[in-house]
Amino acid sequence: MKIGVVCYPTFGGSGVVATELGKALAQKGHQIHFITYSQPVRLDFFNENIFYHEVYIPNYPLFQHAPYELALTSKMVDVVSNTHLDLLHVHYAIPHASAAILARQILQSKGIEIPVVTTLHGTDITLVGKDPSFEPVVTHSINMSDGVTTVSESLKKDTLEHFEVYKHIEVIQNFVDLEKFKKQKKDHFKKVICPNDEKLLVHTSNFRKVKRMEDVVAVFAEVKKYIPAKLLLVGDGPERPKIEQLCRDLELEKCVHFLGKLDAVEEVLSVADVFMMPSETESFGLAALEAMACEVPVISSNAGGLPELNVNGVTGFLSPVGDVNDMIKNTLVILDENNLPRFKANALARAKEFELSKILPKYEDFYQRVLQESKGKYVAKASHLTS
Ligand code: GMT
Repeated sequence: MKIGVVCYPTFGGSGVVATELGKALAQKGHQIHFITYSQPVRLDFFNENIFYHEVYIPNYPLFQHAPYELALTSKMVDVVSNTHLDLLHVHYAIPHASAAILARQILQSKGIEIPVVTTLHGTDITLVGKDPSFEPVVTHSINMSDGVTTVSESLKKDTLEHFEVYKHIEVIQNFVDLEKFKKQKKDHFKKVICPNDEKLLVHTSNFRKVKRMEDVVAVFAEVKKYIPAKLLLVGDGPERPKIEQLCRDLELEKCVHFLGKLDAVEEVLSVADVFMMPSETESFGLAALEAMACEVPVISSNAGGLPELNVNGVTGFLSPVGDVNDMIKNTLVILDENNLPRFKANALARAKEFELSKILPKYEDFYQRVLQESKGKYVAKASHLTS
């Protein structure tokens, strides 16, 4: 198949899923065309089946905000027409799904049919998408897509609850590449961070409010009173100055390290003892899955799709959003030497259920079904026009 992939190229989970999926499909022989405004961060190799088309957004004095969506639409039209794609797969509804629907309409006027698959990832539904400034466009784009997937049952439920969607939604959960995300021997790194054999707590995210990083710090500050521990915060984003100040106020500067954005996050996860994800909403929790693949148990909230991944009392613990006391109690249980090896082994065993090779065929199968259904639709339309 020749597939166009539209996504955010940054460190966000939707871009990671889109890029890893595209890379894996290319390795299976599909031709993949990434269409984004910069090279996706996880696009770390090219082969004969991977192509990258950059969206250029011309500026003009009248534009207060350059219309990215229109430049993206035109690029999709160009790529589909010239490379004869079979299907467009867009990740994150805003603005990718609406741009794809417009591109499909333009292409139809030129006699080119291209089915659009939209994958909803999380905040495009649970936060931004619900905003009245976007809701009608998101609803329309979902209903007009030829195929729609969500990354968890919980996100499917949220979509049906908050939007007037009549389209079938296929749930295809996030996946992890166990070749890349596996516990590596990084003893020297652990020794530098934890010279006195402290326990290591890790949080990775894009430092947005929804991640509730203040809860990460609050849990750590208390746990540290019982067990010598360090905290690594990986990533960057709008909450960072606030969280840095919080750490200064709590005099935690010496034991909390901000590592910024990292490519090789699996190296940090390899030396971690607990992964923290106390999010307000979380459609699936890809970062937690990547941690589990590196044998790291997870302390998370029970928001959204997290209970579909993190098994309470087995691979970690789930607490109500904001219940810091429960998270402290649970972290201490995991860090108990009598429990830690069991939680680590369970985390890895659970991660194996989401191995890339198990999820990839679900996308391929879904593409095939969408292509078949679309062909049927277009044949019906053509025969209607000629009768
Ligand atoms: O907030 C993020 O982590 C980024 C965000 C995105 O869309 O880029 O991630 C969402 O998509 C991931 C991949 O499908 C999911 O694993 C994350 O749970 C989801 N984030 C939220 O729902 C907050």
